[in-house]
Amino acid sequence: MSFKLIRQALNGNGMLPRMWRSHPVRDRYDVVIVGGGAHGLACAYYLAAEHGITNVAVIERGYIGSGGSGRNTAIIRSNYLTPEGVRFYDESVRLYEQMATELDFNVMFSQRGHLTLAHTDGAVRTMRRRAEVNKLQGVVSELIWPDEVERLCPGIDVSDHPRYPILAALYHPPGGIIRHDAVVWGYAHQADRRGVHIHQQTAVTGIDVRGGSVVGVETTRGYIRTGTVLNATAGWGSTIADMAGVRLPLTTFPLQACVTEPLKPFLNVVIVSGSLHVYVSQSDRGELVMGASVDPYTSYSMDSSLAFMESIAGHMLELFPFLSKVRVLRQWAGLCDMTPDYSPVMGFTPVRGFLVDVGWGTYGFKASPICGRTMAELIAGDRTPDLIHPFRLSRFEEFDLVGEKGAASVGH
Ligand code: PYC
Repeated sequence: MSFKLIRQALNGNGMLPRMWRSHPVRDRYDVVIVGGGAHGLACAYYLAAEHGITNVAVIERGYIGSGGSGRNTAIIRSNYLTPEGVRFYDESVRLYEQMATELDFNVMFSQRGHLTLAHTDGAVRTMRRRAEVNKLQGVVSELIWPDEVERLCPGIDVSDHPRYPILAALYHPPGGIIRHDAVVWGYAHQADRRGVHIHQQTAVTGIDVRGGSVVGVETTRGYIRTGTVLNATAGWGSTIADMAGVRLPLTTFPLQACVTEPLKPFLNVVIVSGSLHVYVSQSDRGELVMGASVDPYTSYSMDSSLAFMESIAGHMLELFPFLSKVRVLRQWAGLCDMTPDYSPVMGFTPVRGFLVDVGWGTYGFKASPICGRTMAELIAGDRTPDLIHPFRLSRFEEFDLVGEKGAASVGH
């Protein structure tokens, strides 16, 4: 143990600088970001680090990372179905690869490989198509057969006994998992160091639009003058947009997940099965982190349900019958704003100065770095970067959708 660590242990927290600080709310900021998750904080960080824009406030109703950033199952991948999606998420994977160095914080990124199982002929065709699209964009991704699945994931049932035997899988070696809280804390720390104000326990209650432009934001801690507001919320994307008079094509669904007691390490890849509605990885503590599809109804409720637990347990046992005695420790839910084409909405809206980073469905966390970076570029240059042009809001009226449903981890 280093002397520094011993000194800190003996002196309590006194010697440790805070990761981010509290500030009085200024009456004016150049940019106000609504939502203190990984997206909002990443954008604040890139505004400061790459564009020198530091008079920025991140407004968070709860505590940072208390929304989707702290409720997801921390899967990172770029094996999407559309070229636009693959290019975008691949840039995100690259930023995740550099993140620990860039933020000087251990985000525990483990690129252990990601397997999407196919149990039907239709799914095999989709995996083959994804593999080809991925390869054309330079992303490592290939179709593999059950013997290779078993080699990568000993213990998985590749026999023909299950209801839906495994026929093939899309293997994506760069995919993996990360410590999601660390991503939030790392961005918060580096944004704070550069002068960004992070206001927790502060809710946005109104957006002041005059003559078609944003002029300010009402919050529970007073009015803030600003010409630029970024809506970086999940679950409340349409609620916040409504305050600016902008209608978004979003419907909100709960997404549930759970974690088991710690087990000896046995699962060294991420396993996803669309047909069985389940994805699972094993954390560094040995817990199985599992999730399913969004709940089959729109709701703002973050309650856990027995129906979810019954179905995920049944589906997990089809893949790993030997787990039948394992106990579940915790269960939780988050909210997903889904768009009609299953791709996000990023960029300008008809209200000048009101920008959106919303509609992530079940893909949001993995896009945090690249979304933050490109939205910062958009704000600084008042121009949409090419990488996110396909995801503009106006695509819905231009009939130029980016259909990404086939890349969902599980069916919706
Ligand atoms: O798209 O990889 C994914 C994912 C995992 C959990 C929810 N979505």
